[in-house]
Amino acid sequence: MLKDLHPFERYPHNPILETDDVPYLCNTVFNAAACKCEGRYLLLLRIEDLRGRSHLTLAVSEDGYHFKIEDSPWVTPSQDPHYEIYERYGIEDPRITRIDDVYYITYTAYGPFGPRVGIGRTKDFKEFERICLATEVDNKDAVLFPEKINGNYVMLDRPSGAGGGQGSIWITYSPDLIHWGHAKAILTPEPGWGHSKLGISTPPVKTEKGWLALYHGVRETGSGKLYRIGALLMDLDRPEKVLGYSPHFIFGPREPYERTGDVPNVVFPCGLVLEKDHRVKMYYGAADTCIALAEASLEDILKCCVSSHEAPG
Ligand code: BMA
Repeated sequence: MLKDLHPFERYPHNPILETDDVPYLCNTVFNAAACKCEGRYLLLLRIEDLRGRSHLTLAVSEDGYHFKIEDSPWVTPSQDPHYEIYERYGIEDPRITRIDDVYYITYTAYGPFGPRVGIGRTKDFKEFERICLATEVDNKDAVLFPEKINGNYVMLDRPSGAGGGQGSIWITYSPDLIHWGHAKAILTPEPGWGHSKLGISTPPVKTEKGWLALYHGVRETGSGKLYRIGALLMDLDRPEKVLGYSPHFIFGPREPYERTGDVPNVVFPCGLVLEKDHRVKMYYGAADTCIALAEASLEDILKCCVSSHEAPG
């Protein structure tokens, strides 16, 4: 019964990466994108430096549990005048989506105007090429779908919005990854565990039942924000159609490394790796201070995606 509501099991040796594992001086390592590339596991880490600004550094593993962090940053804020002001305060919270043979990386570009979504690509995790800043400001938590749908690239993001429905997850379409449109809100905060805002956490995975993605819900409490995780299922052909979602949170801060750190009570996954046996590895930032891992079967996560009317309790 417990597994029906909380399908993830934490790796017993969590956290898998901490500040002391970074080969250079920094404040924290957290919120990492993940993928498998030529049989090896890759994490693209958000590392916050001592100024409080973030950049992205790679870590590699043979088994998905033990990672070695590269000696120097891979993607740092751009000096290109087209990007510089928008990335001046750092680049954060990457997500990786493989489409054909290219790995696309969405990230939060952070500058004096606020956060906006950047998209770049790589074929080999050596050369990184920026494609565009895909949104205006006050938008973050963007992920790309792993294939074009009806001829278009598809992205989920979270524009802030000044009116009602603030903190909703939106879907948007593009023929070329640069021009985005036909935007639509697909999931809006409701009273309860994610009442204050939502955001997509991990890029969608294709399943027989639909596109499955994890999302985070934020609850404002008397002692700050509480970040927890839900699951969202979208129609394969028309992903703007939500087939189901978890009305309850399926994963939340519990362990000391999730409860204590620079920002307490935060679990923040940016990467999911689907294994051949249909189990998933979820890599998540904990308390904005370290990286941890939890595993689940795809089937158990899918079971959590029901409509709100079928909610337990
Ligand atoms: C969000 C993002 C995340 C962070 C979280 C908790 O707004 O900035 O990078 O993990 O807040 O601080």
